[in-house]
Amino acid sequence: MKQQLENIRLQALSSLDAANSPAELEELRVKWLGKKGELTAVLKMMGKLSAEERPIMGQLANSVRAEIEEKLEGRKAAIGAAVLEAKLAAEAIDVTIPGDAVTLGHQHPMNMVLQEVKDIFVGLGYQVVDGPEVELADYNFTRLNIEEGHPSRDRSDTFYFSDDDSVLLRTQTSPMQIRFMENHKPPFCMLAPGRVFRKDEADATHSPMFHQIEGLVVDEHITMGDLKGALISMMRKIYGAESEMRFRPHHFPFTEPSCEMDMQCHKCHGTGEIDGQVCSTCHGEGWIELLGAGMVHPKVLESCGIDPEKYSGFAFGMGLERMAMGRMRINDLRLIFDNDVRFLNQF
Ligand code: 2U9
Repeated sequence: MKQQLENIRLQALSSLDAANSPAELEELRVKWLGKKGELTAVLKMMGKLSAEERPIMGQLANSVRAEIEEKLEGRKAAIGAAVLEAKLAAEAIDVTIPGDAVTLGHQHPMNMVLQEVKDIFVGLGYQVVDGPEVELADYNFTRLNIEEGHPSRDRSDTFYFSDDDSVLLRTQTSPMQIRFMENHKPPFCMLAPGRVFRKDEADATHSPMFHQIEGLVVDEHITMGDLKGALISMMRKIYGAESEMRFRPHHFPFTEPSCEMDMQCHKCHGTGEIDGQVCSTCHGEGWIELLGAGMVHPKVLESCGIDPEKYSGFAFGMGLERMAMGRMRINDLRLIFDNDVRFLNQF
């Protein structure tokens, strides 16, 4: 038995010396010290020894176990340190290598124009409101005096969600004004900017999604004079105090009377030509269209519970992309949506 214990000691120690990983160490611990291990097997035979031999062998077995355990702990520490060393070497980071510079973005040109227009109207006391892009046809058309059968209601022009054409992607921001009027009593001045959707093929001047800003003022005694004053003041803030404006009669179902507002072309000063050539900014017109507007139709006020005998109001609407294109000399609408940094970095 003494020889057996000596063999276990020698073999165990040399196998532990040869082990190179925590897994191998664990395997050897089970092999030599485990319940079904070599040392336990020898200890089980102790019963067969004489009373004198038993304590001597017991002592020897304990010292063999202690020696193996000590070796095991020593190897565990050494292998652990080696594994950590290898990991640190593999994951070494050279903190002196120069980093990748992060390029800073800036506001999108559309946001710049939106912010500018909002600032002007907030300065005039308007409140800015938000509303749903998925709308009811009732708010988008009917309550705005756009009757059944009107071309803008056509399935080829509007994105509908339901077979009965009652739910749609709003084609204008005007339903927000209807919602506002349902919940507010005059007087009020409000601005409704947002995305609108129409079934248009994308080209240099059309997009199935674009942005509008509309405004609405309702109070007693509001006249076309208030409309002209507010819009001329706003546009002069944007295009310069010297800008010349004009109003032309027009028709919209939701306003009566209705008009469009133009600005005299700042390039050709209204002549339509430069050095005998057709002016490329206004295409020879001498004027640039800015927005549509008008006095809110009495039927529209009535549909929102506002008495048209007591109150009147003006409303206006403009396309934000068109405005950004004019201001920033952008000649293709698609550039605004492409988000190519080479384009965006120019602003
Ligand atoms: C209510 C009553 C009246 C909003 C208005 C326009 C004229 C207009 C166009 C400009 C370019 C739309 O983006 S565009 O194609 N808009 O010309 N919008 S008056 O009138 C309203 C709105 C809401 C309750």
